[in-house]
Amino acid sequence: MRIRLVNPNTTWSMTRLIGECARSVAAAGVQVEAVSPSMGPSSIESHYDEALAVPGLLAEIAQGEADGVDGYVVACFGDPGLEAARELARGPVVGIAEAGMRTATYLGRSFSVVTTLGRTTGRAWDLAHAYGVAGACRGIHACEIPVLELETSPDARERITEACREALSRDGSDVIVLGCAGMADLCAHVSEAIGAPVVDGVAAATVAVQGLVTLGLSTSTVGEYASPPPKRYDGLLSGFGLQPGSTDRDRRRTA
Ligand code: 2AL
Repeated sequence: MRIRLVNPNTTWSMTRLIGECARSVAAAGVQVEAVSPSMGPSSIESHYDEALAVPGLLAEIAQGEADGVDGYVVACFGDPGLEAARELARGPVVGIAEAGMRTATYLGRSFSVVTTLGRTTGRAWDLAHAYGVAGACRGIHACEIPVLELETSPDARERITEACREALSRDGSDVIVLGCAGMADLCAHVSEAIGAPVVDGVAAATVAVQGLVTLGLSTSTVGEYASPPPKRYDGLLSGFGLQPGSTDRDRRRTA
């Protein structure tokens, strides 16, 4: 089985780190390939970044389809382009916010999210509502460390640990969800330090995709996630137009 983990930002050091975290939970025989787009923002921490990360993400999904990939993880906590990726891919596509929050609901009655910047918390709340788990989400908190400083700031690990401890006690929640792919390597440390389950969405999404592929399940093509209607795209996006029957998904559907 081949799972492609797409970090929709262009920072390869982060892509390598989250690839290692995903590999550490993948079953024997599962190949995890971590990639970043060649175009897009170096980190995603605004609505503008999210919008401009999506074309590069979709180009990676299209490449994955050409390469015969079985399933995908969208490895950014805003789950940018998740639904569009589902319209392109034959195999399942899971976002890390989606997997992180849903996994937390298996582990307690309530959870809190600890993310990077306060300006990303609105998007995280929107996703909690969209995924139907907002009732279990007691709070979404920012540690105010920018994404790229997660790698460089000497006290990032301790600040995030303290933010998780405080979120747990202030919200009275049972579980913490880490709100950035760049926090994936902190999961075990934070869990040990605060004495509660801590969910890293990268690991949770990787295991979810692996499970769905094992079950032979994929995104439905009968309704809203059918392949997009073929049409011309212009300008910088001219390479993104689909031809009739051009995707493997279409071929499978019409076979
Ligand atoms: C993220 C993430 O997971 N990757 C990135 O570049 N930005 N999310 C976040 N809330 O900061």
